[in-house]
Amino acid sequence: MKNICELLGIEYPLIQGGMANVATAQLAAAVSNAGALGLIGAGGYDTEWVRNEIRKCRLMTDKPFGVNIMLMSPHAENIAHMVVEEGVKVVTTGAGSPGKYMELWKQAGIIVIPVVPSVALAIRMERQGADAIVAEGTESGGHIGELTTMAIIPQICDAVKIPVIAAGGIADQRGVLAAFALGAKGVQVGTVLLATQECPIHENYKQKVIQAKDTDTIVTGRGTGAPVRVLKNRMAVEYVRLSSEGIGLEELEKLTLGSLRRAVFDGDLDSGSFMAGQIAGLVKEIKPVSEVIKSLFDHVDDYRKQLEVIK
Ligand code: TUI
Repeated sequence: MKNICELLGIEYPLIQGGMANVATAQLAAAVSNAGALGLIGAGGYDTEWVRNEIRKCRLMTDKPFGVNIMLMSPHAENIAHMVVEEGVKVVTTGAGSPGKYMELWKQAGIIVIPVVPSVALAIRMERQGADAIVAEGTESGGHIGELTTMAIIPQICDAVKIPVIAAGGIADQRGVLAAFALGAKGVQVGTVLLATQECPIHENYKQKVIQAKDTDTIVTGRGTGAPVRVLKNRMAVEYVRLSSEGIGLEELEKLTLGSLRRAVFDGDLDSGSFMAGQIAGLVKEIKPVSEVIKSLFDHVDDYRKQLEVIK
């Protein structure tokens, strides 16, 4: 079995999270230039926006990069076809099952890496031809599943033969090593990349991440079937309070409509959705992307050799 670096043509076994509204060509190119796999996050953007970012990214890096398709988007179907036209090499998916696009992508020679929150979905994805799986724990920011990284990684590793990439709660060397110890072959990180110089988000968002402590995230939308982890603020706390009082979905949606954009572009600390994972408390300074990625793997190879002995 090829390892993640050979599969993707990268130096560090790390994939950037496909963060909606955050993962632009600028961030993806910075991550790819640092030797990991950068991703353009399609989020809720339309097909032409994503196509344009792919073309921009090609001008900013000659290293491999991919596209993350958020399957709840009304543009997902169009984007799924566009990535084939554009000759994208790697596709990751989130917030749904990419089953109906799998054959199209495999025929086009695209490496497909679905992000999944459960063993059942991992098995289904492997059967449908996925090349690897990102197993994402509930510690992650944004749209999340129920299981923790600690519980989901070894269970998915035992259930599938394709390589498993761990996500959720990883922001330093210790997290990377823990992921390897649980059987993962690589990691995906998001939160730690929010606090980088190249990350194209409002300065208030970066400050909110580096000031966060362990208990500063909260999950909105648990009752609506789309739980989303964000940093606490007036809007998020009010959302959770109103939903526990049984307020209608329509009212709740009014509160969150456009809220991610208000966080990313306006830095609106009161009513923005500052998506971030539970590991935000560990992230203390804003650094260049290359420094973050390099430091995540400092001495990791030495420990990995010891892990081989333990297994
Ligand atoms: O997708 C993510 N994280 C995201 S997507 C996003 S944009 C958004 N904003 C507000 C509401 C909803 C989305 C922000 N963060 N992570 C990967 C992930 N995928 N987490 C959970 C899942 C998932 C859930 C259900 C994957 C597949 C799935 O399948 C259900 C089924 O069987 O169809």
